[in-house]
Amino acid sequence: MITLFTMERDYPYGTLRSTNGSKTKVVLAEKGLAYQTETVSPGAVWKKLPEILAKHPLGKVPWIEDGDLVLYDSTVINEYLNEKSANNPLLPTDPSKRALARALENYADEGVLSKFLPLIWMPWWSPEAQRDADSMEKGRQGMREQIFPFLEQTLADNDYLCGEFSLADVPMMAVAMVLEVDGMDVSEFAQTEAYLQRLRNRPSYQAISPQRSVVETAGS
Ligand SMILES: N[C@@H](CCC(=O)N[C@@H](CS)C(=O)NCC(=O)O)C(=O)O
Repeated sequence: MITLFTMERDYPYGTLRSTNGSKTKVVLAEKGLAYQTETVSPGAVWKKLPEILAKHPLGKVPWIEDGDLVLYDSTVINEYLNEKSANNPLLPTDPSKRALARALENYADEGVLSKFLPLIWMPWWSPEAQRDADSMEKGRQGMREQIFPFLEQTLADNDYLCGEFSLADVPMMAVAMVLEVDGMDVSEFAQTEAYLQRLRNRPSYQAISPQRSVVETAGS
């Protein structure tokens, strides 16, 4: 049984989760692997407590434990999970298409999950009065100006970024989750809006849905 260590917390307006931990949860669900979730306290992560650094040398989540293996970084974990089980392969077989899928996954990680998304997402973990509305709007503006136009162009008429659902779409599941809570209007970007809804309709989204509590999504 694989154990996923991540940050998740129930709020009256939905369950909030680490975006990178959500990437891993989606792949565990897509691959049909048995897992359980252990929630790590955000305070322990932010303070970089020794017990966190012992598992993840950068003091972040997610990490997984699979027998003797302790593995961190959502991209590395997801490649491992994809190779561990032959079920539902999440990368194309052609080498150039495979590389392109990895490049798009990296685009989402660097350009969205590490850049604009935290500006929107981090304030949701604080009481409303303490949220930085300017920072949230800056994040939304970045999505509108840089990310959604790129998605419109890359998706073209395809359902998913590389045709079939792949690891390239996995970080975008976390985007779909954040924007479900945030309620950001995406209607100006028709392809993107339909794409995000398509991602939310996948059964694996149930593992990270803000509508489902920490307990309800503790494992497979
Ligand atoms: N590249 C890492 C990024 C992990 C990451 O930034 N995780 C966030 C939560 S979504 C975190 O632990 N942040 C705490 C910190 O940076 O101190 C991955 O993909 O797993």
